Amino acid sequence: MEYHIIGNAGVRSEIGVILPTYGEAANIASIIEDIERLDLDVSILIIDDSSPDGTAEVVLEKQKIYRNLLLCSRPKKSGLGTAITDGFKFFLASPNPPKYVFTMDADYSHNPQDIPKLLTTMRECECAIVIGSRYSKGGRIKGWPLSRKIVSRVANTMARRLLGLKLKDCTAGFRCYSTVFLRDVISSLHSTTYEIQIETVRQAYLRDFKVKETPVLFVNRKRGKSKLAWGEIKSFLTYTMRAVWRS
Ligand SMILES: Nc1nc2c(ncn2[C@@H]2O[C@H](COP(=O)(O)OP(=O)(O)OP(=O)(O)O)[C@@H](O)[C@H]2O)c(=O)[nH]1
Ligand SMILES: [Mg+2]
Repeated sequence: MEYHIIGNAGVRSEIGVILPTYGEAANIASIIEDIERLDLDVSILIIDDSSPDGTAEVVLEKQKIYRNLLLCSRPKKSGLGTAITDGFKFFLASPNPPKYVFTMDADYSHNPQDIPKLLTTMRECECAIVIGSRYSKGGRIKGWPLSRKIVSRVANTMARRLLGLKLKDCTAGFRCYSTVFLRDVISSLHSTTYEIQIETVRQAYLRDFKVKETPVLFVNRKRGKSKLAWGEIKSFLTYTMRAVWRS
């Protein structure tokens, strides 16, 4: 990865957590604290795209307390997909890579308290990806307006049907990845935005890696603004249609 990492990049831990941020100054401090309180063997990597609200400065402040907190500052908003793949590349290139890598949103839609639950499922199944699923039995979405629920359902059904993914929720971003899988797949990941979620699952299917789901409660963001815009939806549709065309 060509970006500079601030913090102890040689840190060794069993688990890596990637938190992509753009304009999450109101959320990031307490999310970091919540993850630290879980008392897991963890390193937290924030991938921030020079958020104008000072998200990076909040992280720098927290680094004075937590040695396992790393910050990657990118010069401009470059998309959720590249943020996640840059995070993967960092952990893979580390001298002591973690065994598992989590991705989650930094707006409290994904509850840090659910990390142990995904981890338990991963340890049991030893699969490539465990998805924190909103649409499995026991999973739920709280606080989204109907329009947003429809967009999510349509995107999810389209990706599942067109790409033949036997999952209830293939677009969720709360995930635990095995590093073995990430090493295998990293050179095939080219997503720039939200389509990263289906690209990773599709690549797991193509390589005969297992993907599992565990139900979670997804809650609408409490603070800060949404980054989902027409550009992201267009990228998602383009990726899905190209993948169908190639298969
Ligand atoms: N580094 C980086 N992070 C991003 C970018 N776009 C979104 N994010 C982060 O990725 C996560 C998911 O984005 P959200 O804006 O929450 O997208 P969403 O969940 O579909 O929409 P809302 O919850 O309604 O805001 C959040 O932590 C964002 O701050 C980006 O271009 N670069
Ligand atoms: Mg969100």
